[in-house]
Amino acid sequence: MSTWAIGDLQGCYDVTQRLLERIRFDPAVDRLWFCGDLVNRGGQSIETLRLVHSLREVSHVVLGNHDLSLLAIGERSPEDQRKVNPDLQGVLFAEDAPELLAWLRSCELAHVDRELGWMMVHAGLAPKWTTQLAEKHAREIETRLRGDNYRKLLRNMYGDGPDWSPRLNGPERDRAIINIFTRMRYCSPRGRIAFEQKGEPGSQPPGLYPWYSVPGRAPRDLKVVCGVWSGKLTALQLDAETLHVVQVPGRDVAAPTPRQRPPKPHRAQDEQRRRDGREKQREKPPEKLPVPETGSE
Ligand SMILES: [Mn+2]
Repeated sequence: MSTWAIGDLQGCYDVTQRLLERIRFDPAVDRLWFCGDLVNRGGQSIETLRLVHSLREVSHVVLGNHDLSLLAIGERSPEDQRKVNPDLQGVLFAEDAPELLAWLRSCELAHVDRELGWMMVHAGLAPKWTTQLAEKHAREIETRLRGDNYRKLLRNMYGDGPDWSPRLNGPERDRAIINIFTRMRYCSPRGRIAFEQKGEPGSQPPGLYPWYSVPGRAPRDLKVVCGVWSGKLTALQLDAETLHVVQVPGRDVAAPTPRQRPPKPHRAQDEQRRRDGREKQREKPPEKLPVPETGSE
């Protein structure tokens, strides 16, 4: 029996299946932790969502910003829903959308397993948050998401501010907590999120730190695994004695059909190159995919 944490699926169903094959995932004995952002970008969001939903008895899922965004769009009018990209529309207009979205809304913002010694979030933790505080704040949002007023929460969720403070309340408190759990990469020592910084650790301006190495951060008694946006899909074995990471390349790009191929580089290749560039920029070093934070750090 093994427990694996798996990075952002981003609507890449084929790649996800390939990774599950590589780790020889057996639902009868193994367990999966999904780091969020199940949907968007990959073109197979509905298939991916159905797959993870079908594994719900043997998995834990934390919500990413794209998942929350899908939930928010799910509450809009069909007219507005037709304005989003085809990948997300494939989810929104699927026959089983109500069931899938209701399940997604019941997922966590932070998953904690003290016996295993791990905590999972999509993005990060505020510098002052111990694992106990983080868990408490995650439960605040999860309770609202499962409650009668969840539509209000989803409507008020968008925006970069305010910075986290324990004194916040109402929609601003919700937004600050959600931004930390789902969008934080770099922050100032006081916890101000640098939303615009998406490059590799080391590429950030002075005074900003990856959330897991902010000076003066709270001591944490669990290892923390988080998702990250990159060109590869990663699995990290959580119950292994040593670091055990398995990666598969990201989504396939459709081969250009001969008739469409002009003498200069094909548009699909350009697009792929551009995407590679963008993904490389956003990529953290492979050993940090997902990022384990050791308690002794
Ligand atoms: Mn994300």
